[in-house]
Amino acid sequence: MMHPFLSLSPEAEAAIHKRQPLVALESTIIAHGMPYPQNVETALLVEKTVRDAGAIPATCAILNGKLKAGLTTDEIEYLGKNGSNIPKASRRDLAYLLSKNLNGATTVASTMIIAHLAGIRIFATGGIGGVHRGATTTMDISADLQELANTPVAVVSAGAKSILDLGLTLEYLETMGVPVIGYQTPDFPAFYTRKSGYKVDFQLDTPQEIAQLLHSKWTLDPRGGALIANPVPEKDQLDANLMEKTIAQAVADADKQGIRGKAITPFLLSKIEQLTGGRSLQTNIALVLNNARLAAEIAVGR
Ligand code: PSU
Ligand code: MN
Repeated sequence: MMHPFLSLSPEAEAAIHKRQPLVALESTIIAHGMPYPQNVETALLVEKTVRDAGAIPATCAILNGKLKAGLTTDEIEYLGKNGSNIPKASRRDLAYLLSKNLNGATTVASTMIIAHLAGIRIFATGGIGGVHRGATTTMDISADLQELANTPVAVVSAGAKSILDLGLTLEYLETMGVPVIGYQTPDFPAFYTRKSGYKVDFQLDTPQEIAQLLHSKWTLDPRGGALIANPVPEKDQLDANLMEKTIAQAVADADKQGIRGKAITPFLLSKIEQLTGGRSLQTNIALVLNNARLAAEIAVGR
């Protein structure tokens, strides 16, 4: 029986019924991660990329108190246009939004929850949340990590931005038993760049090998996710030194303005975009499309 809060698009419902491969997609990246209209254009292009690779996209969000897996073009347009007026919704926000019949843009954590309820195992995003720089005093650790620890969905990302403490993020994932797989690379990528100075746990070179690892993982224990790190294509990556300076500046600005809690990631993203004169946005779009393609290939390979 379907979960009382879940609402599938006709396309997602048909795909689940026919056992076709599906790929879940998040909506915080639409409402809070990119400006309009590039956010909507990208979200639609991501869906097309998934379809072209032979899978069915299910963009997730909370609309009128329902957990949606699969959105119409109008719904994506609505989220994109209303941007930061749509509450960013992670695990802790769900009960409130559902009880009030409200809308929400889903983070990696809450998209994993919806994907799991819908029986979708693979999810593509840009970058995940993690342990923030300075977390030793702020304790700002994204709920995405705890979700990866508990919920059986594999997340394809371009690593994580160095707005985070990548070393501590990887330590946290190790403690929680989340395997970090590098697609065709031994390096953990840093979102805008292909290397971070940190290594992944395992390198796998084909979508089929990744699908096999996931099969083994969930046969062994049905709990918990995996992180698939897919580096940004060479031609789209930004200069590592420039990004390090830009991110340090953005983090310092956030600190000065007293930005905290769930506002910090969206603040840093738009600050970085501003500081790079929009170049970071082009890279962001390129890597999301790249992740959508790999996620679809893994979903098809299962
Ligand atoms: N990192 C990015 N881009 C994003 C996000 C993170 O590079 O768009 C979004 C994702 O939706 C992620 C969320 O799940 O921010 C993490 O927010 P927080 O750190 O507040 O948990
Ligand atoms: Mn946080």
